[in-house]
Amino acid sequence: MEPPRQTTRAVNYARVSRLQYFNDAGDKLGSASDSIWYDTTSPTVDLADPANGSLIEQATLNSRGYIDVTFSDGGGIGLDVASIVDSGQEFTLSGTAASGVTVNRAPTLVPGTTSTYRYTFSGSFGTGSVSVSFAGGSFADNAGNANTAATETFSIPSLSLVVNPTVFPENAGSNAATATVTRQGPTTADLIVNLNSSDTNEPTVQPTVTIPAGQISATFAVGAVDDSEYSGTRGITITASAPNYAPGIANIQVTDDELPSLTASVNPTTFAENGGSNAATGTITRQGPTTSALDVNLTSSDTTQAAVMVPPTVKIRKRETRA
Ligand SMILES: [Ca+2]
Ligand SMILES: [Ca+2]
Ligand SMILES: [Ca+2]
Ligand SMILES: [Ca+2]
Repeated sequence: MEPPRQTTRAVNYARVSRLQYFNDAGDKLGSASDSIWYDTTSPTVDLADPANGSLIEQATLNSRGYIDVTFSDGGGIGLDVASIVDSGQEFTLSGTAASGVTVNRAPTLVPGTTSTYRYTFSGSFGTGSVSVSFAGGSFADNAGNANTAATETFSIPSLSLVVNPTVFPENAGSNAATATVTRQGPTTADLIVNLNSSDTNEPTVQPTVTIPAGQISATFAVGAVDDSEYSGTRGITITASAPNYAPGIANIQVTDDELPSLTASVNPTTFAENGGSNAATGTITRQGPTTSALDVNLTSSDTTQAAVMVPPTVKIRKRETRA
């Protein structure tokens, strides 16, 4: 008998060249020169999700909490499922990104698949490259062939963002600061990074910047937007993001070049000299911080005739803008 023809997959066969037949009493009944061919092909394993060599976003991976792995039996004799769902460990993780992760050793079959198994994990992945080392002999097929050791990898990429200086005045112009965005992860292709400023009134960054292939970082200008009103120092967050990448965030402060101001009004503005001590009401309004009370000094231009009298000071209370 010829060995089975295998045209769609590589299968190794070992040969037994001589068979002998015995009855229950041990008497030899005969022999044959036929051959038996049997499967000696080791089963294999591959990362399914995240796939070998792929990128996955840190938040996505940590929130779903599993890694899917596909097992294959090259000989077609079937996998020894018990050797996979056992309490033994089929793979270990290495790389600083995986240092906080513990993988459940007994996976469950992913619904709708024939041999993809889901390993849940506890803890959280950091960012960076993760190596998945499948241990030789950690599972087998139904012929008893064990797997051989193999290593695959996936990446949890990230962006970081540094702005220098982090504090600048609003009148510093269109190049008030320089930002550098740096990627951690593969550098084989251009990476378009989306930029966003938390202060929508001040479009101080361009919408995107490209990190060129082969490079890990790119720089761009952060522009200040001037106005003529006092609004104090504003905290602004700039975010750099790209699909599958953990975002980079920088916090900056834009200081004001205007000073806080006071305005005074009197109502009515015309009254008779015999109008008495409450002839009109004056209002002092402050533009600026209201975190503390403010004592305002009042003077009248008419100090000699004392035709108009005002109190020497008035207090604007904390958190109020007028008195
Ligand atoms: Ca197992
Ligand atoms: Ca096992
Ligand atoms: Ca200004
Ligand atoms: Ca201002």
